[in-house]
Amino acid sequence: MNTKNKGFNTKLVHAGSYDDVFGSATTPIYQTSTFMFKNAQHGADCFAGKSDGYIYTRIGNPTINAFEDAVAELEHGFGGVATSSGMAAVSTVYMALLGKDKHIVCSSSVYGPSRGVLERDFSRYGVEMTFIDTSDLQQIKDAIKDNTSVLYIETPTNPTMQITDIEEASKIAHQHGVTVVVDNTFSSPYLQNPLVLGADVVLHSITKYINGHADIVGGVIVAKEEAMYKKIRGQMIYLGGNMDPHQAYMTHRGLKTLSLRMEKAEENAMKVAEYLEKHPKVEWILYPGLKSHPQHELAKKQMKGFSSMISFGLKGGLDAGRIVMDNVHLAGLAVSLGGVESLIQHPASMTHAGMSKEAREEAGITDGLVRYSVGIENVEDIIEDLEQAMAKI
Ligand code: LCS
Repeated sequence: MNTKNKGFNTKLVHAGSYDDVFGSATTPIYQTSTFMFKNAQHGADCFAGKSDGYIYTRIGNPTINAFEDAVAELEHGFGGVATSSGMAAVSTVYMALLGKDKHIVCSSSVYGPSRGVLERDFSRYGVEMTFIDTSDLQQIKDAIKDNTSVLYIETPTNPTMQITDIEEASKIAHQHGVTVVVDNTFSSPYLQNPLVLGADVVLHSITKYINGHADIVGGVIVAKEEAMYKKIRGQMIYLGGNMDPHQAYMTHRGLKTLSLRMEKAEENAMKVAEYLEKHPKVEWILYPGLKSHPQHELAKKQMKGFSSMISFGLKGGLDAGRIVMDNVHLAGLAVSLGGVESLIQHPASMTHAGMSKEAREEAGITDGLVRYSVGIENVEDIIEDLEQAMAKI
């Protein structure tokens, strides 16, 4: 079905899907490593790009392509490239766009390994890097140099919830010929479309909201233009971090209910945030939907909603945070986020433990910061669970 001019929910359900020879309602799982050619000429034509037949699953597979096409349409891009994990998406984009003596400007508070792989690995290959608060546009202007090739933004950032103005940041970057990459994991395509706001590449850990059921690790990259899409797909094929057909099937299944899950999770998150903000034991809270969030107005402007990630600090600091994490029963004490179930974790000792303490502090990831991913359970149960855990402090 052609869903190009249809609404978001219609796209969610139908984009990328196609009728199999038996008319199956969902895209079948082509669980195969390779595809038979009709004859030697057909094989040669597939490799030469003269025939669009499938060759080998790392290069392309109908089940994976169906998911890629769906996300590309939801993100308003030319094409999608699905990967084995969110980190495979991040690394593939870095590998495609960086090189010796190239420079990347990156949000200082990003998912720990997205920064770590630059500092630990890309630095070994001569890539230069500057980490800044990208929510401050002046810092972007100051950080761009002659050899800058990439501006890498996470918005909202994991776990500090900083919001960068994608439109303005893209204008600045493009004046200097810099490619803008946005990690849209925390918003999902339902709430924010970076390519429409001016970015060149958008990526997701689909492990989070896109799949949404805590049963798949994966990633996806979408490029706005054909040339960039081809560059990234070529890089993914050589680096080898492709998604698997079964993973793609599961993720595509999860994707279809994205808006329903996001709406419920966000409705719950707003109530949990309001509860925490008023709680006498809470010292501070960051949730883009609260008026107290420093970029609340920007969030309203560039996002369709505020998602369901909350970071907060308790008056007793880390010790108090530990008591809460050890005493919640409904929320799982686990990393990851964006699933139907509520999860709580401690970034300084878990997701961002790989960063140096100085880098964490500079990025605002304090030892007392506790991160809560609000799920779609009954909100009164989520609050009751937090209430009894907070009472133990
Ligand atoms: N980008 C963001 C914003 C993320 O939060 C994560 C994972 C990744 C990329 C990497 O994706 P993955 O390879 O795990 O699919 N974030 C995690 C987190 O906050 N807790 O556990 C994983």
